[in-house]
Amino acid sequence: MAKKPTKKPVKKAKRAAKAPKPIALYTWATPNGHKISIMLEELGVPYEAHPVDINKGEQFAPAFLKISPNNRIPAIVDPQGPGGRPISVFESGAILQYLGRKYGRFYPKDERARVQVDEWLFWQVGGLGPMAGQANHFRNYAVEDLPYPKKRYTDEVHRLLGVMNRRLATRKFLAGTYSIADMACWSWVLSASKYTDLTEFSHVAAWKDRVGVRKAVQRGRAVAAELRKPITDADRKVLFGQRAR
Ligand SMILES: N[C@@H](CCC(=O)N[C@@H](CS)C(=O)NCC(=O)O)C(=O)O
Repeated sequence: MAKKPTKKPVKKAKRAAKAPKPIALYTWATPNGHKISIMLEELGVPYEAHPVDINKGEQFAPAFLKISPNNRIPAIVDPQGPGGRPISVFESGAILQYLGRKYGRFYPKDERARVQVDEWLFWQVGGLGPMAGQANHFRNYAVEDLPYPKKRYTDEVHRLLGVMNRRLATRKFLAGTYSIADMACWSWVLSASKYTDLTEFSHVAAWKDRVGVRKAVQRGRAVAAELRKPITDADRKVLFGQRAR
């Protein structure tokens, strides 16, 4: 005989109905995408990864452009944004700061400590990321062999790694304690280590390993990794030579 329903399951059902919707992460398995999947894994909050195949042009889909008008990943939609209403955020630095503020982790409240995180976060989004991105482009993707830009961007990455090495000589993490600044830089250093010998930058090498052993970092880096394939000539047409539309 079926048991009379008790109040308990009803309460449970009500709670389940109120369970927060996961954050939607629009991403691709690239260093800029990794920053946010790493942060979400570190936070341990529910999220759903929505791969945006940038090789196939999905970053130009009108629905995606509504949340990321720069046609770049990553972007997030948080259904429980400020005031309990949804919010979308694009630009990896802005997303990291938003998540850091929202959950009060990896982004200190103390102004002096926060300034240090911001300095190294902006150093990454305005320096290491773009320079390493260009180095990568001219080393691995340009059809022609162009020694000048190859050397220019490889040298600039080398200079930036020197700056980072000096910073890390006296502290374990860029802003002292592990923060969104480290999450922003890690995947880019990993990429640079493929063409720069890190034995010259021993503090950076030790930091790279220190961050890389974190389980959340490994899980974040694995997000959508299986979807990324070597680029084809058709992909090149989508990715390179973009002009205003
Ligand atoms: N400043 C942006 C850069 C993002 C970015 O460059 N994303 C690349 C992947 S790593 C992208 O979406 N590329 C698509 C394209 O080139 O059309 C950020 O930090 O979020």
